[in-house]
Amino acid sequence: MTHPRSILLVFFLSACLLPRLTRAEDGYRLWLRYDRIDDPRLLQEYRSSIRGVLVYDKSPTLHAAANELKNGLDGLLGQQISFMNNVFGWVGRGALIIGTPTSSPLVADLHWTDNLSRLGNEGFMIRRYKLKDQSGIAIVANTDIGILYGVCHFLRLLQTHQSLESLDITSIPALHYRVLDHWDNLNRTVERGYAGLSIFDWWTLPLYKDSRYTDYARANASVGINGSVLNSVNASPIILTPAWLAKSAALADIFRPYGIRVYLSVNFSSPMTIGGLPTADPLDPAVQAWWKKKVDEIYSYIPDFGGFLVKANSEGQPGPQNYGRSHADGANTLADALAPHQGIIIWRAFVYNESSEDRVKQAYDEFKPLDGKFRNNVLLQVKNGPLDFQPREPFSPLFGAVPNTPLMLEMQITQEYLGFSNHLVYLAPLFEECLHADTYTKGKGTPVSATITGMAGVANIGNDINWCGHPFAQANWYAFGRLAWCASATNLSALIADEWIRQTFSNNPGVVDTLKKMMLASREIAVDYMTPLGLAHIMGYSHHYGPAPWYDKASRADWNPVYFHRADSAGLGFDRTATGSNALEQYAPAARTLWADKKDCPDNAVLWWHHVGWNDRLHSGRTLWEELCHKYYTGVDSVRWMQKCWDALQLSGIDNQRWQQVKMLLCIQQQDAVWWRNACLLYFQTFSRQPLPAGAEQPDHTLAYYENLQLYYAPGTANSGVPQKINP
Ligand code: GCW
Repeated sequence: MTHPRSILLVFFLSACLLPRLTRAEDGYRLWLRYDRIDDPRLLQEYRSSIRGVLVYDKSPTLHAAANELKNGLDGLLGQQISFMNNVFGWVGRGALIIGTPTSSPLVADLHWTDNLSRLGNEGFMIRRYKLKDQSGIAIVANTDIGILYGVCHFLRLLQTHQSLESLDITSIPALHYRVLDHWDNLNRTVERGYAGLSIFDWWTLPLYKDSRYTDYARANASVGINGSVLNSVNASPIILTPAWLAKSAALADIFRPYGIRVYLSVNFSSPMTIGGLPTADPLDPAVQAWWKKKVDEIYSYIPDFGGFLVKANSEGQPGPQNYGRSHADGANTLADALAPHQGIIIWRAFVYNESSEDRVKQAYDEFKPLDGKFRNNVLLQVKNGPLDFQPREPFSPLFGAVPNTPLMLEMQITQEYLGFSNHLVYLAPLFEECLHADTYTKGKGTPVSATITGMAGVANIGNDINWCGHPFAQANWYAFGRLAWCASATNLSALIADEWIRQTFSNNPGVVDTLKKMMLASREIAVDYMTPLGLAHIMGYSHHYGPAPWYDKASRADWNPVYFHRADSAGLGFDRTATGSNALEQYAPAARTLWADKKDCPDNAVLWWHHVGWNDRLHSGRTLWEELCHKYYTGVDSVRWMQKCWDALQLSGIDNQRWQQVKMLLCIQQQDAVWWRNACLLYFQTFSRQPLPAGAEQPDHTLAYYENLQLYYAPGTANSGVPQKINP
């Protein structure tokens, strides 16, 4: 029989050990984790700097800010912090004051008017103050939403263990529009979504308000995202029917206190499909009247509705060209309906037709002549590159080329071409590469970031418990928001990774250091094992997951990988210079010089711009064939390096649940990298007729095996969900 004392001992031991051994972390909290600070010195510093909070939470936004602060401080400081709401009240030592000069006499007493005037509508300041012989920290702004942003930033300082000694932070967003584009369908499938179903449960809305909607808003506000397009650009007209407007309105009500405006994607044929009109011609008065009436109706549901996002005459979507009208005619009709309500039109420039013209030239050719022809409330939304969210492509030539048309830069957070939610790929370096690329459109030093008014990110969010599928995919949502806020600052990828790791995993310097190295290397690693040296779009047809450089069966030439890589017995790559499609000409002359000459063109872009001979030497000193092999092999080796890094962190304090998940996902990534390397090299070898590097790991299958791999979709979810590999 067990002695009662030993039972007690077992209880005692399990009470001590269990939390360490089995502490589970499902990832739901994202980076908003407010666990008690485990560094006693820092905890002491924070506790004595923040003894109480003075806040006048009269508005829903200030209420949300106070709530976030209360949850955050109680958790991080491990004790209840008193919140006081009295306007003229006590200011004690260590009182944290939050408010605007209009809502808080205390803030007005600080006399920081000069500094406040610079903050605009969304900026904030976090500073030390002295008032009535007391000192403390104040979070101030001109608006309530500025306060919420400031509060989130302040909590981030604590989560990342920053000192509060000499705080003096002024933060103002670089861009006006910082928007998530959901490609969510009304049946809850998500186009290019790899994290489950849509978080928007249209079936139970508007009455059932899932608490997840509030958590979504909190997460977005914490990184400054201020807009959300709820539905896919391949839009169902149903979204504009009264029943669905009520559902969108319910979401808008939840998001409003967090500064998030709701936008909707609309189908250009809506006046016909739900309006019963015989045409959707944008110059037809009945069509124009229909849009006006519909927009008025929308504002009766959502008084601060943001506006429409439109994909028109692109990939089968209807648009003004169906009626012989231009994109400007189409956009302006919708813009006129929205203008009285201060709504905007975000019109996408992602257009390309079945034509003999190089696909990457078509958006510029279409929209450049329309510059200056759009109403003031129209923004053109341009993908970062001229093709389609590839692991690497040059910036779109439209940036800086349409100075009279405000631009939104569209980035893809969801990893359509980057291994879905299976691969660890930190995208901030990709985003930054575009933001800081010099367009030279107003002379040297005109980066893409200086040519835009906003940024849109195609969301990677679904109803998976951890929101994004891969635990590290959360970092891309986070980084998108942080970069949109600070778009013009440079070298932020490391800083943002640092912040995210500390908030999401650990402040342990060893963990931070290792994860940062992995994250910062990961995008280049993916480029190496997928599309090195400027290759693009050689992924499997339609699903875009694994390699299929051989594919030539699509109904349109420009949907085939062979169209993009142009391999032949002489060499590899797409000549886009004057001897080829001359896409180069669409860039400012000084920008062209970077790529124009095959000999000078950087290795990482050379096959995008040139057809290169198999034995031509690149900057690396290796021939094209040798370099191609080198890159694919390095890619695989680097994934194995990431696996080793991760394995070494097992006992570093990272919770076992997420550690196991990432370990398994890295195994998939390793397997896929080998698949990419073997399939691509075996295929390109049929043109180069040269051997794989001597002594290197040899492919374990034939080219025929890879060509015949079938990928299987779950029925009805084309373009969403992860295809399953089936061996032939
Ligand atoms: O990248 C392509 C995707 C499509 C997407 C399209 C677009 C929403 O493969 O799924 O459709 O871009 O951006 O419109």
